[in-house]
Amino acid sequence: MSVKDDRYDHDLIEEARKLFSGRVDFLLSAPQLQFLPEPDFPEVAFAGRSNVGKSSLINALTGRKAIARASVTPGRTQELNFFEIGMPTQFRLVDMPGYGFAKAPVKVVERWKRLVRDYLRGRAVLKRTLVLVDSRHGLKPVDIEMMTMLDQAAVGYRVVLTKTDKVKASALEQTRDAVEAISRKHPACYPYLHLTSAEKGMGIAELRAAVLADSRL
Ligand SMILES: Nc1nc2c(ncn2[C@@H]2O[C@H](COP(=O)(O)OP(=O)(O)OP(=O)(O)O)[C@@H](O)[C@H]2O)c(=O)[nH]1
Ligand SMILES: [Mg+2]
Repeated sequence: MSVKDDRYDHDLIEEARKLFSGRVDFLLSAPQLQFLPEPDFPEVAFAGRSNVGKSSLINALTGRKAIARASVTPGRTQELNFFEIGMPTQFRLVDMPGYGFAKAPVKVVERWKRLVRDYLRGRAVLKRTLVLVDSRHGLKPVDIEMMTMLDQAAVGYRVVLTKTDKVKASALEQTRDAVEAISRKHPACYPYLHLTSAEKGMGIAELRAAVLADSRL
């Protein structure tokens, strides 16, 4: 594989640990594109089906219990939420509404979908998107749709398996292989898969390093 795998760069892991345990601020919540902050800093966005664990992963990465609002109720995050990392600010994390949430009113789903899509396609400072996938479910058609949209927009992304604490090792291995096989067919997808648990901390230090590397692309 020709792409450098930055997950196991120990200096970068340590640098990222220090940075994420320092200053982290909620900046703003944008319900529409016109409310986006000025594109002054690099951004890394978190996408994925509703309830997959986007907000929880941001909390785990930043070591804050509830800087991003997480909930058992799908559809918790309804706007683009921006968090600034570092003092002075080095980059931003963007928590987004989930997709594929069947129970929300059609109009609301359409509005979220358009907001997320327009942001992902049009944001010049967006360095990488993380596409989160639930370890229990693997890739669903809506995930493939999102990945294809990112391929077409030439927005690079990483696939991150979430909630690995909820599945047995053997099942996790199968899901990982299946997701990796499909990921390889997507041109804008980073070739290495991240296995994480926001609950148990698995893969969090490595993902911090990856996000830091992405912010410097
Ligand atoms: N066991 C376990 N539960 C998790 C993990 N990550 C998230 N959860 C749970 O999954 C549920 C949804 O988490 P959120 O972080 O709110 O998910 P989200 O993707 O932000 O959801 P929306 O904002 O609705 O799109 C919550 O009950 C979390 O506690 C994990 O790593 N392990
Ligand atoms: Mg959320």
